[in-house]
Amino acid sequence: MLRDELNNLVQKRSQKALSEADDHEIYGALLEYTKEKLDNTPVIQGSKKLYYISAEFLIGKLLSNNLINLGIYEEVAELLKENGKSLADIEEREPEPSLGNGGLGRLAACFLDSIATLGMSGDGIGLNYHMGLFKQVFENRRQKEVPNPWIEPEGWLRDTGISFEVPFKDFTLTSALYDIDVAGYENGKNKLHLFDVKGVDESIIKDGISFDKKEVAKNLTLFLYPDDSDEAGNLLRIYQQYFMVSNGAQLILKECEEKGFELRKLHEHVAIQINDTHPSMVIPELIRLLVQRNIDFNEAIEIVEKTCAYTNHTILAEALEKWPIHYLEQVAPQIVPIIKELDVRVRAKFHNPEVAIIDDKNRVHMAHMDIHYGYSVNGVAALHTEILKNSELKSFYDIYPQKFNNKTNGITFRRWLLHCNHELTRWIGKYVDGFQKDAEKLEGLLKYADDAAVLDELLEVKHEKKKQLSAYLKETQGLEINPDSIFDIQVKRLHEYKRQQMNALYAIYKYLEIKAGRKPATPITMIFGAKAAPAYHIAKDIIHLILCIQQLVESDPEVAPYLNVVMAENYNVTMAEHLIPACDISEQISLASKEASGTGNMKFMLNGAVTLGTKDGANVEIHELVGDDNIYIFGETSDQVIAHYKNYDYRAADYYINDEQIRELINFIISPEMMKIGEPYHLLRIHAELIQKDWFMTLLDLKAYIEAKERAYRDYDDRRAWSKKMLVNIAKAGYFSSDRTIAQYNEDIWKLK
Ligand code: 26V
Repeated sequence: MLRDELNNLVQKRSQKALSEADDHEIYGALLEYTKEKLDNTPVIQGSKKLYYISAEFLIGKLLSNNLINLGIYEEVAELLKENGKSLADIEEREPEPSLGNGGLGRLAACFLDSIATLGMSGDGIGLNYHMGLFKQVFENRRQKEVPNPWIEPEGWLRDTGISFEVPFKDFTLTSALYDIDVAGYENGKNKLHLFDVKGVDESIIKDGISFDKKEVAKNLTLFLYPDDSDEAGNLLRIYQQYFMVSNGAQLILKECEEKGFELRKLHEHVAIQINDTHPSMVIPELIRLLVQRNIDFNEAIEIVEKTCAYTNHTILAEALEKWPIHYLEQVAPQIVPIIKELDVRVRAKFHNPEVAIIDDKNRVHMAHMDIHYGYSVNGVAALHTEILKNSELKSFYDIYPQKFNNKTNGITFRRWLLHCNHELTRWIGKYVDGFQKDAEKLEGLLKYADDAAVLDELLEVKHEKKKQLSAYLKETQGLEINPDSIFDIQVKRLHEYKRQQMNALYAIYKYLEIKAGRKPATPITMIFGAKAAPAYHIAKDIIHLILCIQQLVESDPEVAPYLNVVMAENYNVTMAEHLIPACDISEQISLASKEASGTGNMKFMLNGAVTLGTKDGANVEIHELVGDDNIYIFGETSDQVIAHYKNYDYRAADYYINDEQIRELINFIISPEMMKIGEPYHLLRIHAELIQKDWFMTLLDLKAYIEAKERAYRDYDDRRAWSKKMLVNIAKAGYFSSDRTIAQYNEDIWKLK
């Protein structure tokens, strides 16, 4: 059946036999074929439905995942192979929708996969950005941002014909709703609803990713999160947020009305999950729309309180949104009196100004509104939730202990194992059954922890993935890496708290060690991948630093055989799918307390990498699961770090002055050899930053980091012992399936039937 259908479709579309068609033509046919299969997949039904509202859905390419979830991947791959084609090559042709910055957006995408896989009725609501997160190119060892369009005439988006009017202060915009089908693994489908503005104008983009931020009707959905370093950028963000939630709320009410539900009982039929504070305006907007539909104001508030739940994804102060009320007045004045009234009620009830919605500087604390007027507040890893309860949101926890709960993040194994690592999936399949649907079954691998033949196969799988990655990086980026070296990988957004700079200082350490004649037994390849926010100057300096070290190491014949430092360009989901399966050592080195969870850590573990990390986020839970022997943990605890901030007792300069080794590593940044390669202005700035400020305490853990990494590299050489660590990591990864996370959200928060 499938064979005939696909052969015919290729013939019809390109007048060629499958064996004669090019990858482009085959991609088109596969897209059409898959969409038709999705058309015939039933929509998941239920008496209560979840709406997951999020400014980001970092879905990545969809072809392979859809084929896997529809259960036709193997058959399609086989057919292509018979015709001399490779599905992997055809996938290269698909543009990646980069509709997210990092973890938060990718989590939303994993969640949609699990919600559908578990057969729950739940849709995503977001925006149809025409340009995903910028494409990163390196020029003179500096990051440059380039527009990243992904929408093609033929793609996964479907025009629904549905549109709503969204009223802004001086004008009204009409939306256009596009849907992407979300197929569960061997189950029905849900939808990702992406709202667009009719009339977005791509021609207003000038010079890189800059554009006129004032022409809202032309730019509202042009870019994911525009630069927020100036007022126009902030206003545009509020326009985007209000547009998203107003459309979302109108869609939710429309669906309820169509199903004949009584809006007074909204919470019996609907749960709304607010993904970080970007969608928080859904609360006043829903109240407004309910009142418009003749529901009394007090009752509208009660309905919304029982319907909305909030997830917190960070404790970084700069990321907790506080909008000046006059911004909101400029964008959507109709919700301002509602927010003010919500604040009045809070102030009447609680006398602590810390829990007010509007502060004395007239800024609206979006998270505070979510906590008071939602029924659930969750953190994304055990440690993170404890920090919310005991420090960051303590005054709220004191008022509403029953609202707080933890939902440790997870990842979809369909993408992060079945799709990205066929070899490992096959290997696992030889020893355990049913792990595709029940991730905890991976524990069955533990039986083989001392089986030399099984462990040798695992090493072979890893080596194969390392060879594949080497070939991929050579082909796509011209990078040469040695598959027989240790692959030590740090990929994630560039942020000081994630401490890529600490890893870069290790690279300097190793360079100097090798120069001094102390060579590692096995060569080391350090791989970085990270985008920096366009206006985040220190982050961009760190990229510059890494690219300079890359150049230094590469051009030194004494060092190059033993150490390779590479920064891959334009790290995105697709790149992650190539890097993660090939990794030996997974770098998770954030300053304790700052990484809410991390999800890359879970993906690496699942693919048999061993974590080198701090006691932060989900690393703590990984540590508990795999035990001391199968992870490298170092550095101060979150309690210690929080105390440093409280007591203002961390001074980077003290470490620099008092420790000769630290001083040597830092000073190397501005050594003649580095200054010759890089731009002195940027190297001097990062040098000064590390000594004078170092807000995220790089130097605090630097020595412990070097020690732990050296230990991990030494242990790597005992291949038998290392392969056992790999196996234990894979076996214990089941807990981090997003199927488990979603089951818990449902059990404790959504209660879908
Ligand atoms: C947002 C912003 C916005 C403006 C300025 C700087 C800044 C810095 C960080 C953020 C983070 C936004 C929230 C976020 O992405 N959190 C991530 O969520 C993941 C999924 O829960 C979690 O695994 C990561 O640890 C967490 O950082």
